[in-house]
Amino acid sequence: MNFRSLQIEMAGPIAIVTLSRPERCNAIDESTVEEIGRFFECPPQEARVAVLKGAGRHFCAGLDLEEHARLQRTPVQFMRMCQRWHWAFDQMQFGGLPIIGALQGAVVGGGLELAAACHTRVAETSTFFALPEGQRAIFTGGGATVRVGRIIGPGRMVDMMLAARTYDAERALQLGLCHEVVSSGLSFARAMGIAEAAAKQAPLSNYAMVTAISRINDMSTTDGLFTESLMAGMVQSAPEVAAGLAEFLQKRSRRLEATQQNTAV
Ligand code: 1HE
Repeated sequence: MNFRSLQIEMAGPIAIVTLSRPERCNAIDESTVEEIGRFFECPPQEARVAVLKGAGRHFCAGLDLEEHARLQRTPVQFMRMCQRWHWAFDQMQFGGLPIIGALQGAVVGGGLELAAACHTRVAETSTFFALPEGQRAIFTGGGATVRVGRIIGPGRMVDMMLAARTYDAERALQLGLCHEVVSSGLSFARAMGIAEAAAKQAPLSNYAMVTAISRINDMSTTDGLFTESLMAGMVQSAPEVAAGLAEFLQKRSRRLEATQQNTAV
């Protein structure tokens, strides 16, 4: 795949995806959002996990405001553009590939919408989170009302935007906007550590985690429990389940044999 705004590198089973417009703080223009969607819709077959990071000092400064001003989109054009963001970030959240976000510097506006589509978010102490749309006379359009609203709650999201709050990494950790905070310069290494461990887990278990939990959260209790049982049935039919169980049972029988021999002596 040939991309202009993304760099892709494989490290064994881990796809490292780098937003590569550091001169624009990795702001997202129309072609970047298409590239994100295309990559996560059809990731390389050997990829088991992805790490998403930004080149330069910032993770992502959201909508490309220069392009936004230049294109003078009509309401319908802007609506359609937002729907492309929704499509791209849905490929991330529900595509089945676990994505670990390595965050630093600005995670603002559409940058926070992008981060919210990652399944695990590691931030550095320098990271800050904001939704400055109100200050730019626009509104969120990349899924924040759904994804960020569900993480921090709709009331807090209204307050975050109205009061133009910027959360530092520690506050974001308390609110669930990130899941771990590490020292400056270390988010990528830590994200790789998480990715390596996740890549060792059964692919179908990972698939269930990243595709089923958020969807089930949108369902009624009865639908959610039924869907969970379907998903659990699917996951336990994977070939590696038998191998994993056999290993456990063999160890257990060796343990039992050893105990019986000790008792006999
Ligand atoms: C950009 C963008 C951008 C930086 N579009 N070019 N997003 C925002 O409202 C965030 C706007 N950006 C900022 O508040 C700041 O740039 C940052 C806090 C992200 C970084 O500050 P700083 O001091 O480290 O860098 P800088 O000098 O401000 O920016 C470096 C360059 O990146 C500069 O260009 P230069 O040619 O003057 O060097 C900036 O103009 C450029 N740059 N951010 C275009 N966003 C689907 S709807 C989503 C709605 C939204 O996302 S609204 C939020 C938009």
